[in-house]
Amino acid sequence: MMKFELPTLPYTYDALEPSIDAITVEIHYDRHHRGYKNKLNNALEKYPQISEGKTIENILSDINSIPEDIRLSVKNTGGGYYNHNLYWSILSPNGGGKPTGDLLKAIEQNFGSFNEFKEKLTIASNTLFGSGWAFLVVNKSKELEIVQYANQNSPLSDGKTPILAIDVWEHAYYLNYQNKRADYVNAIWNIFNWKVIEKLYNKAVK
Ligand code: MN3
Repeated sequence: MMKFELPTLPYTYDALEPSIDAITVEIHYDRHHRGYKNKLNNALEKYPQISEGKTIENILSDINSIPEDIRLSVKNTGGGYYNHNLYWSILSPNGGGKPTGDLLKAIEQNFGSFNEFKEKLTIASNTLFGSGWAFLVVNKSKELEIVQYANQNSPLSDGKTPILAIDVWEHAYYLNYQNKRADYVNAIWNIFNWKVIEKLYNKAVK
């Protein structure tokens, strides 16, 4: 059976400071993310053929084809694995600022301006009740949308391709920010890797 692997973190644990502290990154990546990966592989063990030649994107996009007895587990752990793959990949110690090119144009077209987009995504992150994620996605009409998902549910299962993810589970910020989720969400704008997000956008609208 093919096993899913933990992607290498593209920077050191302390690289995202002061936006996200080193201990939070280490625990979040090495325990939470690795835990989802391990539990996903365990869940798939019963049906080794399911993951053969498939990416996690393939699996989440067609979640209803997963046998019912492991579907919820694959949805939770596979979603957790995939969402964190995306999250770490779109952050960078040299991030921040604004996107350029087609993504910036699409943002301005959909949301009015980059600042209005920033405000809407910030509100979506701050108002999500409980644990979950705010995403910028490309929907089936190839348009940008801001969406909120509870737990580890994935927009891929609704035919939407996420290109930016903000983890608002408490484990993503609590050690440094305690209950102040809004401060963490404000700080994350300083570490978005717009080059990577632009690439994901260009691929999704193709
Ligand atoms: Mn998390």
